[in-house]
Amino acid sequence: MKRSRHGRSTVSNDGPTVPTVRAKQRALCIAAIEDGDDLTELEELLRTAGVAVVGAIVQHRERPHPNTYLGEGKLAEVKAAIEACDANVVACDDELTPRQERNLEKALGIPVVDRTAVILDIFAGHAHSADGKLQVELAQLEYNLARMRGLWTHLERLGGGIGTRGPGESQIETDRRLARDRISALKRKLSHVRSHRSTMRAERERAQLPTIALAGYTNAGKSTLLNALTGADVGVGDRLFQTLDPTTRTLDMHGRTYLITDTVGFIRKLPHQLVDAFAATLEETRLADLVLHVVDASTEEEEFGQMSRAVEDVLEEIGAGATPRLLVLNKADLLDQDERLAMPFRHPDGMLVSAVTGEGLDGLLARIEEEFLSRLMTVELLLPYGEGSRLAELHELAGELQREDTPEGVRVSVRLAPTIAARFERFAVNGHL
Ligand SMILES: Nc1nc2c(ncn2[C@@H]2O[C@H](COP(=O)(O)OP(=O)(O)OP(=O)(O)O)[C@@H](O)[C@H]2O)c(=O)[nH]1
Ligand SMILES: [Mg+2]
Repeated sequence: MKRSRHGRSTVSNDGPTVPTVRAKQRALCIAAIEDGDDLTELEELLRTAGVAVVGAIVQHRERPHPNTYLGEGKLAEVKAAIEACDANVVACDDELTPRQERNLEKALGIPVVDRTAVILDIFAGHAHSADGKLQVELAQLEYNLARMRGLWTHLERLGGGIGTRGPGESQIETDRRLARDRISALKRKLSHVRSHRSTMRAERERAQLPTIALAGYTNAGKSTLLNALTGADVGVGDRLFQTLDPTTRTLDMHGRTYLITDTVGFIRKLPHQLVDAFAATLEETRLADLVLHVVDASTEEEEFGQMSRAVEDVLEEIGAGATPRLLVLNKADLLDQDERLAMPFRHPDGMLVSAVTGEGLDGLLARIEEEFLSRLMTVELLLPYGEGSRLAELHELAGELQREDTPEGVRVSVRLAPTIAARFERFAVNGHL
């Protein structure tokens, strides 16, 4: 099977590893795809979830079978393979309809999980903040409710993990009612968290600092980059969905302060329940003045294209489609000489950097600064002597400014973003900006 370097490129590995002895959960992967046989990402997801992969079967077909996902003949092959490699769970590369899932389980005799369930499981294991936990639980409940599955599936994930099943059908109606109640309660809590978040944001907006959001496929190196740029200490790991909670740090350049936020990574076929549940988290990205789209430059061309498209799609979906972008080609240290030379042709607008070695970071900072400075306007202000605090504020916002003491007050010439300049309009020398 083709191996991409995505996700396997580095030394640090603090994620769950698959025991070499006999893993408790041993998955056989299945996929219905038109061409190719690349199940690397599903395997990577399973590895992150702590599940061993013991085999893979791909059926080439235009679209999955509506009832059983794979065709009948292929199912017999899967059944034999389950025996042969002693799998105790089947993992499917797509999201299954509840009907496909039920039929598959019936035909194969062991639990079947789909890509969405695996991703939800990883999210559940990686959520740390109260906010993140609520969001994941909501997404899981909605997913399970659609499948009429027992409530215990997720509430008892400690004991079970992937592929565990709830109690019998008789319990399910009660469960569904409980699940609906819980969903309403979670939504209420989340909207509370959200209003708190927007209060914090309002405070930040008052400070009117320019904001930058890191976006990109999971494992592209966003958190590593945030750490490298700001000296932050955000968790980094060679596993998918390392980061779920947004972290914001300040970045100072030539006396100006910027805010830079790292948040959840994206993935192809990101479960829509998660996009909804994480809407508040992704809000930080939506409101940014500039999005740094971070990609792993060492990914093969085709995969690279799919990953960037997945990111662009989610950005579009959350309403950040029109936000100015900067393409950051990370992991430059993994490229050989030829690949390096090809980069400027493949991605003329990209900035080649390595968050690990620090290569290209000065250039990236300069580009970020340029992005913001090019939008600045020069304004002439006259601040009466009583307005000392306004002067201090200007210093913080603009770093450098030219000042001249006049009998009426301090006359300053300063470069500001248009929205910020508007707040100082009443001090404009000519009465307007
Ligand atoms: N060789 C190399 N490895 C890197 C570089 N940047 C990040 N990595 C590694 O890539 C892996 C993922 O890095 P993270 O910073 O956690 O990636 P992320 O984009 O924040 O991932 P999520 O939080 O899952 O979305 C880690 O093992 C990092 O050490 C780089 O410039 N070069
Ligand atoms: Mg991260």
